Amino acid sequence: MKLDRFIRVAIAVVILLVFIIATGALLFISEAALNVWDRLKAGPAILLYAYMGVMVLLALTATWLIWRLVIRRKIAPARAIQAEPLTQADIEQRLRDAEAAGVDVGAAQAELKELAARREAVHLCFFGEVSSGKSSLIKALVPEANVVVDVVGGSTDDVRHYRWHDAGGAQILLTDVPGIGGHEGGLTDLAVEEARRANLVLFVCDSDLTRSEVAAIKSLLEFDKPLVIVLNKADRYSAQEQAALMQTLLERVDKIGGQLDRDHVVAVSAGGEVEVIERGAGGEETSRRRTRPADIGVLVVAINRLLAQEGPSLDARRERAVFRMAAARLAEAEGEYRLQRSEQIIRSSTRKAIIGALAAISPGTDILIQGYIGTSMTQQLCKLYDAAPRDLDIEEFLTLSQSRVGRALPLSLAVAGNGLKAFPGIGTVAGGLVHAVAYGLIFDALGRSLVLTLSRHGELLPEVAAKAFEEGISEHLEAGVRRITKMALAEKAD
Ligand SMILES: Nc1nc2c(ncn2[C@@H]2O[C@H](COP(=O)(O)OP(=O)(O)OP(=O)(O)O)[C@@H](O)[C@H]2O)c(=O)[nH]1
Ligand SMILES: [Mg+2]
Repeated sequence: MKLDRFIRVAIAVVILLVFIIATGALLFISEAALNVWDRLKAGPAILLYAYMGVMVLLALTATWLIWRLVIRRKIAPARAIQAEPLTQADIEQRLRDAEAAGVDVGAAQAELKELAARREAVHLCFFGEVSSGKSSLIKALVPEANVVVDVVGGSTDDVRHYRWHDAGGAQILLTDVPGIGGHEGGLTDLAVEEARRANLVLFVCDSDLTRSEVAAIKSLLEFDKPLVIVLNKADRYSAQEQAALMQTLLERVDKIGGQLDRDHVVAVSAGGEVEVIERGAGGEETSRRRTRPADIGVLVVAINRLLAQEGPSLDARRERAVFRMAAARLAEAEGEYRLQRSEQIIRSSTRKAIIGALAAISPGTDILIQGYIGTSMTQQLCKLYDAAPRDLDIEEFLTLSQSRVGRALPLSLAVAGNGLKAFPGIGTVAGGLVHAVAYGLIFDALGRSLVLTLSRHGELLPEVAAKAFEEGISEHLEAGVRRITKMALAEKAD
């Protein structure tokens, strides 16, 4: 009770003191200000304005500094994929920048080269599920071509181009690709990429669309591909069934946002081949392959009409699709490059942390995490991911992580102890080495969780990154133990 009263009196005294000091300061400042004001008024006007200008400038600078230092940014959602149309200049600039930074831009460049080579001809790609009759359709359009057709799905396993001529006599290249949905995922990718490189896609199906066919059409529409939906094997359906199927196809495409004209859905028979068993005079059976008659007139009309309608825009649309593909290739390469570089950065920082811990007489994680090595690793990783954090953000991230390290240290020491036991001849080792491995493990985990959040958000969000560190730490400790123990043993041996 007495103490309570003492504290209250003390606070009262402090308030009184603050009041006296504040009043004094106010009087002093007012006097000084009035003094300066009077003198400025008496002097030349230019001096007055210059003085006021400097004051305003100082106030603005102070506000800006406080803003940068104190005001927190909002948490950004995960980086959205850029949907803006790219131009040749944009993509070339991006490639140059990435190449200068050390990224392998070969795949993206190859895509642009391929586009340049294709500018001379319009490409029509026959695309669809395995055995829908893509190759048979090409065979029907170009009878002299040596096209592989087979009852067994997956007969086409690479990309082939065949020459054809449209109604105007212009040369067109027909592209046969592997069917999608086969067993080999790689072939589907090959087909999808080829379809994106084409000017026009003939989507071949032989019944109502499966879920994967709908998904494939959706992705082609996203790439702004002009489409013709070809219902092949029409010989298997009655006229009524055909009409109903075509209506369903139109509705399905409409549902996923494709605005197809009615005449962009056609029903045809590529013909294909049938196996016929013939019985000889003596009763012996021989099997023979016979071509079914083809009926593809409506398809030829649809293609010619679309080429005439879309003619001028076809090249521009293909270009945009290929630029997007090149940008995606570049993004992949950048991701790969960042992963490799971040691995190097983490490794070198972890090594420094181990050396630091081995050298310290009484090591402490705070010096490591919040000290030079932690700051430098965070800065380097942020730079790699084009994140430009404020110093305050880095400091906050390291402080937040530090408080988590306290809780994780016992676990880290246990994991390190176990890790060292796996190396024969080390047995029960001096505490210094266990500590060094434990700190190395913590550093490694810190770097990895940082990379994870940077790649997801594209910037350093201290709380998010520190939380990721906390959540992933035990997993990272276990995953890194052999690697880090080896590193520590190598450092100790040096
Ligand atoms: N009934 C009927 N069968 C057809 C027709 N067109 C093709 N076929 C048969 O369908 C099967 C597959 O034909 P392909 O042309 O090899 O099909 P694809 O789409 O190229 O197949 P993949 O290259 O394996 O993806 C063959 O057995 C053809 O004979 C058609 O119009 N009617
Ligand atoms: Mg084929």
